[in-house]
Amino acid sequence: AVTVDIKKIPVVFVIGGPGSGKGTQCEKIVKKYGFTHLSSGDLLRAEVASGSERGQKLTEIMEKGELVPLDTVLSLMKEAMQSKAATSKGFLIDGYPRELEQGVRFEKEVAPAKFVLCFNVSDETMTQRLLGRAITSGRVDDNEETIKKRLKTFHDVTQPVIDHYNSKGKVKMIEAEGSADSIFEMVDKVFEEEGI
Ligand code: B4P
Repeated sequence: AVTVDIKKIPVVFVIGGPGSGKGTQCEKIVKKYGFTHLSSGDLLRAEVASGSERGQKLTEIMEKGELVPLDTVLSLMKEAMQSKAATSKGFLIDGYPRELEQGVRFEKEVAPAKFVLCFNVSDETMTQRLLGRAITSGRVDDNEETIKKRLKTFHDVTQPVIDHYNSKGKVKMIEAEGSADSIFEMVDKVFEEEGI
């Protein structure tokens, strides 16, 4: 079998608060640039849906708006990347890293990120979007109480990740209050500037 060197495939981290539009913009990026979209949240929800014992524990954590253990999410991410590496033009790592150590471990054990795409949205807007999604999503974490906790986790634990990459000049900050299409125009510009 041919082994693929993941380090040669561009990696972009996509971060932002809950409901900041990460998943929405990633879909648009995939359409235009053909990257492989890997959402840590989706990988975790798939693990839950599989009915495994590990999945049961994950639901409890996600319901509380907390972060699941680093090794769980990193190993799910690695497995998914390995299985797509042979055909991938690039990876959008969506919703990861959410804590500093996740970024450090990923860049050491998998590959360095080319840049970090970051969506800046007010808590009010994120809450409204998530409450809107709650009507149809059936997600255990799309309710008012959990949304408050998710926002707290974001400000306490994920904001330092953004500050860290910002100090390295790697953050591409997108003001993401507007419509999905107007936000994508800004995202698109970043990808062009980065030569993707
Ligand atoms: P995620 O699945 O990442 O959930 P999310 O933050 O809500 O982002 P998502 O991509 O789904 O939403 P989007 O903003 O696109 O995480 C869920 C949980 O999993 C976490 O709380 C945590 O417990 C766990 N987890 C995930 N990753 C982890 C990690 N790395 N480490 C540890 N734990 C982890 O969209 C939200 C809504 O807004 C949608 O309805 C969308 O249609 C709408 N919307 C988007 N853009 C819009 C726009 N411009 N205007 C109007 N509406 C818009």
